[in-house]
Amino acid sequence: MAGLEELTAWVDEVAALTKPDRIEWIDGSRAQHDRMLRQMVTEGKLIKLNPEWRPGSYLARSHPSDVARTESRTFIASQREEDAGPTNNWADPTEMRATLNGVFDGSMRGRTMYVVPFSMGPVTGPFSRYGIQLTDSAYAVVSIDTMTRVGSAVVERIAEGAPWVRTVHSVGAPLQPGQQDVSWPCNEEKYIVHYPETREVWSYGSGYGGNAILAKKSFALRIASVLARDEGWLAEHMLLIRVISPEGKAYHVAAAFPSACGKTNLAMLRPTIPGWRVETLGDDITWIRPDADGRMWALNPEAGFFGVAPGTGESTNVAAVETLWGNTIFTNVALRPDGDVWWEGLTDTPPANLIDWQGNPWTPASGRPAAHPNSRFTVAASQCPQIAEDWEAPEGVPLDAILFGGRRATNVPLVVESTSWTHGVFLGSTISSERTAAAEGTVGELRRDPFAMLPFCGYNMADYFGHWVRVGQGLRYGAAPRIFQVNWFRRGADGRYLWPGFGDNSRVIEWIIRRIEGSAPAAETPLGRVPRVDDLNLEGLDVPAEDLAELFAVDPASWLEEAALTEAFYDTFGTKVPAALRAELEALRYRLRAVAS
Ligand code: OXD
Ligand code: MN
Repeated sequence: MAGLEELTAWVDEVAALTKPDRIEWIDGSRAQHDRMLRQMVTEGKLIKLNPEWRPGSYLARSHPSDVARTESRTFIASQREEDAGPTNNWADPTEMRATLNGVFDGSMRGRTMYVVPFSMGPVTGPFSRYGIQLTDSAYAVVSIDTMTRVGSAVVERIAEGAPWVRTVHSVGAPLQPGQQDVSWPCNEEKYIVHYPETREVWSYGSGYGGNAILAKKSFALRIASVLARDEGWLAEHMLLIRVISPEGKAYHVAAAFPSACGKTNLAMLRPTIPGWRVETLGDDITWIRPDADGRMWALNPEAGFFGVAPGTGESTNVAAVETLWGNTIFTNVALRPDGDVWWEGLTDTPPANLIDWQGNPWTPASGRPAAHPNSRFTVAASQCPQIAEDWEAPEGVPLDAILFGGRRATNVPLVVESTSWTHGVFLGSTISSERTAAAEGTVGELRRDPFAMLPFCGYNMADYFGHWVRVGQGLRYGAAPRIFQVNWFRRGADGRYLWPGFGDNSRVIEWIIRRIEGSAPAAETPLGRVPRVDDLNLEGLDVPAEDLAELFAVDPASWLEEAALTEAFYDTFGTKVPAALRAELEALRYRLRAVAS
């Protein structure tokens, strides 16, 4: 069947199942977007903010039970259970299809089913991928419109025969004739289901973020990671920046951090060291491909930011605050009496009176947060004051370095350079954060988040490690991005953070760039290469010498304990972890024992 017929047949098939009252195709025009926003205000689904403070901006309040991604209800329905692996919830695809046929039957009654054609990456880009989301949520439509490139141009590409991914989303709240709608329809029962073999996503019951904007975590990470495995590239949970040195040379750095480790802050870094500049290319997802010359190219497939509001403030991320000047949809933040918004961390002192994220009066004495901790902003990337001029370059940018970071109170130094691609992959596979802030020298319970992809890898994570190893083998010698591990969160014995973080992380970035240029020295440790204290640019920084030493301290006994935990983690995948990574672990132990004796 030709592309367009296939698409319309599928739309008809889903409509026959979900039984919406109307079907509306989204063309990506400003007029249609604005009409939908106005209608949502009329229906009480959005609150229009005061245009004097926040032009073109709106506040949505979700149902109090629908405030985050629901990982326990997220499934990989691959034919074979071992292809989902132990870190995903697996579901038998035949059984799951039967279940979903039940819950989706009539789920859009009384509502409009929107057909949203979207492109990940610029529509005509050589690495771009297309998808269609069918959804009965207007909130999802306006969000996808900001987060991706939506419009008829995508339908034209599909008509020409371009491949596309099918995604279906219903809030699971059909309306009886005459029934009044609620401001945030959703269902207690939720399913976010991925069929990797047929490249499909079916999401039911939630209207929130990653559960509803299927282009993002579901497509651009879970399904794309499967496409990437099959086609020899990488779909990663990484920010992407351009770093410009005082000499005017540009370098591109991608970085993976688990949620709540300052990813958006690094994506919009304002260096504290003179002469250095950072331009933003992406804040959450990076697709990385080797070219015919064995060099890696990186592309942010998204067009907007869906960022966590709390903690985003003038002192922590001024670029993000400036990005949000207008044309922003806020979800679950607090409302000020003057019709603007507020969240914890936006300003040091909260306003005297607010309406909290659930619509109740709030004062600083209320004893509860005014904004939900996972409250969000949805805004076009083009509004970021430091977005790179060429951020939409269809082929992406050549990649020079990859950073892996977790939130580690102990053990992991401020920065470590890997000694090879495979060693770097080993570092990526060990990303973790302490569950509790353990004391220096002991390893607490580690929450593993390899490559920051634990909730987002669409196939067996051990096979994913193997894929990373193989991709590196195809790169030209000397052309592979250099891999580093970073940790902004190490604490001293008294629990204090040892490193100021934020803009001062540029000092670490400077060392990384100088390593790539070949001009900065490094010391060998059992973990990899680290700067000696004198190799870091510490001008104007007031960190005591003992703290700097502690930031790079390697305690072999504690590291041998950590190696045992890494082995236990690898063992959860049975025999699937690549031999090359097991060998890296043994080599690490060997080096640790050598310094311990
Ligand atoms: C996100 C996440 O929402 O990683 O980006 O949880
Ligand atoms: Mn993310």
